[in-house]
Amino acid sequence: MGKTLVIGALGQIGSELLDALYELRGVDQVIASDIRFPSSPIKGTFEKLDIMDREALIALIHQHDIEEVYNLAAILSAKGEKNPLFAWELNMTGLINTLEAARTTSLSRIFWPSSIAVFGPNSPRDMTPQFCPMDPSTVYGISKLAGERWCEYYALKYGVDVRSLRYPGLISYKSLPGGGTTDYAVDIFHEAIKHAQYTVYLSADTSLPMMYMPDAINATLSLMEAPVEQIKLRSSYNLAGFSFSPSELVAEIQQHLPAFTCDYVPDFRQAIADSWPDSIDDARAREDWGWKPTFDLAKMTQDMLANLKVGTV
Ligand code: NAD
Ligand code: AKB
Repeated sequence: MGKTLVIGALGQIGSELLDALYELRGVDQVIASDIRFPSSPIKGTFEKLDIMDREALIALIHQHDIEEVYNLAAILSAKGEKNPLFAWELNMTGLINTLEAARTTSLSRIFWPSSIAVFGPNSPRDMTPQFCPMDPSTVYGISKLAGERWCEYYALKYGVDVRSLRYPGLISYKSLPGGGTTDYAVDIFHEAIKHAQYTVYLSADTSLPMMYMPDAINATLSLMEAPVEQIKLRSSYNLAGFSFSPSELVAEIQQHLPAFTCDYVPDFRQAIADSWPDSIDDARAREDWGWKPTFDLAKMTQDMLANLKVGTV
């Protein structure tokens, strides 16, 4: 097998996916790339790459005999609203460059993440199904929905083996999130440990679909390792972990840190959260390639606090 290239490898997902891929494929078989250099040394080979540069991407694929690409470079929902045209440009051009690279080289498999942001105010909010009305109201959601259509188009028209998941908000302790609406669910742990106080930018009862990073990495690798005949959706699979509101997360953290207090001061991210589902039906992922999450709110909270306390106190 050829090598694996991870684009956007220094972000919240990439930094954890890299370790899992080193384990699965071997450190020599994985090339990490990002538009910025790592702030500390990483185990394997690193190549600086701007995903907007299609020629540079294709040159890198030839240079390292790349067989599989994970393209994680994107602008997320909250940051995207600050500069919508740039978010559209990066999210779409980055995906098209990856799909074109697959069409024109010997690259055999692509992973590209979508998001629950593809849903909108007219999508059913509870147990949102795989197929339903989709009217995203953020530029990020619009780019993800358009991206899903491009993935299916390249799969059907050119036979590109592109695989995708609609990730919920991801919670992790190894690296910080990069500008999403669900970022509070990571920041709150750091602040609870450091200052015993946090102000959430959403209302107390805003429930959103979330997932702990080990489950997200497991889902990603399960999807990518599944035999091709099991991948029946080429747009993107719904994926669910568990759902909670800020007040439910605060109550769970208080089980471990009773002195922790929290305020709720909604900002522009409230409207984004209000347009998203509060739970997701991921039956197709379970049926097609055997997806099953392992973390719930209580188990995730315990693991986050245990790891952050070891790291920071
Ligand atoms: P992130 O912002 O933490 O990381 C993105 C990485 O891409 C960064 O390291 C950044 O330097 C890099 N990057 C930015 N512009 C680039 C460019 N032009 N060329 C190459 N690299 C560039 O994001 P993340 O949370 O790791 O998300 C990765 C993917 O997963 C994105 O597509 C995101 O939409 C999707 N996703 C994430 C979540 C989540 O909760 N983290 C949820 C749903 C979907
Ligand atoms: C965001 O909040 O933008 C991301 C996502 C759910 O896509 N975490």
